[in-house]
Amino acid sequence: MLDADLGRLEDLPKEYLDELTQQNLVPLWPSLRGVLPPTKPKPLTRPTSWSYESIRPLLLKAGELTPIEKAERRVLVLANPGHGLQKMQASSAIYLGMQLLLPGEWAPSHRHTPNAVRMIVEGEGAYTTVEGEKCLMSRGDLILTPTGLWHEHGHDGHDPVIWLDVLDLPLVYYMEASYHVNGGRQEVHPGEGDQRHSGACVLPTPFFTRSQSAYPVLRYPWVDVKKALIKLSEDPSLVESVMITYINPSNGQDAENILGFYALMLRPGQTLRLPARSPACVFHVIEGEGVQLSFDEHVFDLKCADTACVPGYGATLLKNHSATTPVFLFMADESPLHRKLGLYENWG
Ligand code: GTQ
Repeated sequence: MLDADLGRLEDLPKEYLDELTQQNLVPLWPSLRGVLPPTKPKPLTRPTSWSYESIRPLLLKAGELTPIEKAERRVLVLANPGHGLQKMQASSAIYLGMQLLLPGEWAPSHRHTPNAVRMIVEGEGAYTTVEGEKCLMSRGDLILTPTGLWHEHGHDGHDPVIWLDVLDLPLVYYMEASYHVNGGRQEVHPGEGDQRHSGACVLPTPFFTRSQSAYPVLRYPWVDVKKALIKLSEDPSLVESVMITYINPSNGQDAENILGFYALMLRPGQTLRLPARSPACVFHVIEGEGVQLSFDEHVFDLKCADTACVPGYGATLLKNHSATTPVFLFMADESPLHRKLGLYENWG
């Protein structure tokens, strides 16, 4: 049946509609095509890119305008205009923010229901303490702060530190499950950062769904990830995508429950087509001269530290124009969520 074949709101008598409204009732048929569009979804998520060169001075300005005590988290949110900027959504489930911490500053301890990760973009000397584990932040490192874990950010270095926050906040907020609890400064366990690797053989126990052992690795150093990608790229059987998934070694599953995280290497001159799948996806350039990203009629030339997002149900083309230098991308998507809900599709 065509859209025009269904009855419209205007076709109904006003008195009838008023009576429905009074009883908290709504007729389905005028809205049926809206909630169940034909053939494929109509995502609000618009292909969008954010240039680091543009964000950086504005973020540093925020450092002058707003002291950390007045911000708690000094973040400029990368908002998708398709959702409306005030919604602070990159996609239906993904939130992106660029966070600044200045030398000596402290972003106090809290925990919240949304899961978060941080991809470090610039600067040395900052750290995130997660449940007493001090995770040092270096460029390209991925740091996890999964749901319910205490976390705070500190900075012992000399220059501004900036990182990209990726949260499943829009989804958790939509589910009316978003809240936070403030805490005092955490006591740091002896040693620095990497002890969680030693928990790799521990399986999460059902008694402690938020126990530390559920997330044995909290910091994924870029040096290790880059090494793994370069090793993969030397495998002649891997002609296409040189890509790794950040996983939780205790169960081999995705590092977090709702969003998936990946690193991708594009060889010099390589063009890669990512198939049309149901989840929305975020791209962030960790290293390299740049990459051209195409989605439908949208074409973005991403330089180092730039970020972009694309909706689901369309293919993405990535081109590394450099003949000599590889490009390394960080990616985040909604795959774990789609798989768990049984909504995951790959249209090729
Ligand atoms: O660093 O804990 O971008 O709680 C948004 C909410 C960062 C954080 C964000 C947060 C944080």
